[in-house]
Amino acid sequence: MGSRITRISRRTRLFRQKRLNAQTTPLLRKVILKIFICLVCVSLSACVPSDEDSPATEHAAETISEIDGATMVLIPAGTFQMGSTTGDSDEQPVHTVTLNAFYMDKYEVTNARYQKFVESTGYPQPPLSHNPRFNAPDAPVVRVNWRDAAAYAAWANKRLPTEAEWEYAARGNLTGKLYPNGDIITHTDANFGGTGETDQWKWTAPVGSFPPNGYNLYDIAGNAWEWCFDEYNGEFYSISPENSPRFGREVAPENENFRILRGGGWGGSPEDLRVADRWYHLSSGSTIGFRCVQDIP
Ligand SMILES: [Ca+2]
Ligand SMILES: [Ca+2]
Ligand SMILES: [Ca+2]
Repeated sequence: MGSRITRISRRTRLFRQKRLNAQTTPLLRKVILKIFICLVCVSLSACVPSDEDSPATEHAAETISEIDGATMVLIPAGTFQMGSTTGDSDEQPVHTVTLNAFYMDKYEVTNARYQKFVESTGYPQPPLSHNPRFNAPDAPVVRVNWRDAAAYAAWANKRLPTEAEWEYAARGNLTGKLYPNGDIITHTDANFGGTGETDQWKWTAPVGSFPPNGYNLYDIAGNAWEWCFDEYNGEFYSISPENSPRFGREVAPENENFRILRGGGWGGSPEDLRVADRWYHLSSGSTIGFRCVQDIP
């Protein structure tokens, strides 16, 4: 009798065990399947490139220049309409220009940075380095000629922007606008002749005193006029190639030609601040400074 009861209870246990197995096996399978799917998803997501890895954002939006320590901003490759139908005759014809990406100094080259260049190379001091109207460390260096600017750029492992690069960057990804931030410019936007609103400066202002344009460039309009690489040629727009146009000799000869200036300065009118306006000079002046660019390898 006792052994029968034992057999029955063993059968009952076996039956229960089988039923339990029958219930838990599908559950286990589900859990294992879920874990497997999760592992596949994780490994796949590690292989798929994220937005940060995509070629469009391969280059950093900003970089610090090794030699002069200046912050440079990425100007993306693109195509734009260079010139103006409403400006001076040398701004015509409006023509299509395509450029590679490059880095551009976020600010005009300051007195402090220029001093670093002078101390490192023994290059002559700029003529206004003792003039308190112009020699604040964070103000743009002015009264530098094209050769000075080109020498600084070479020292800093950079170069002067071509006129096309400067205008493209100045437009700040806007299309067909007169100024870097739209069709109107006031003393809240830039340092130019006279004072008012944000503009409290009769002469140069510390760089970055006004809002940047769409590419995060400061004082691209006003403060100091900016040297470009190109020699001045009033007819160049008629014969300009579409891709990376430039006009000028790499090294200025003794009979130096006029070189391009852009953006207007602290002494000028809003007309000078137009993104398409072109000016030129043989030597320099107290309204003339520069900023540099750097190619992307
Ligand atoms: Ca002013
Ligand atoms: Ca400027
Ligand atoms: Ca002009």
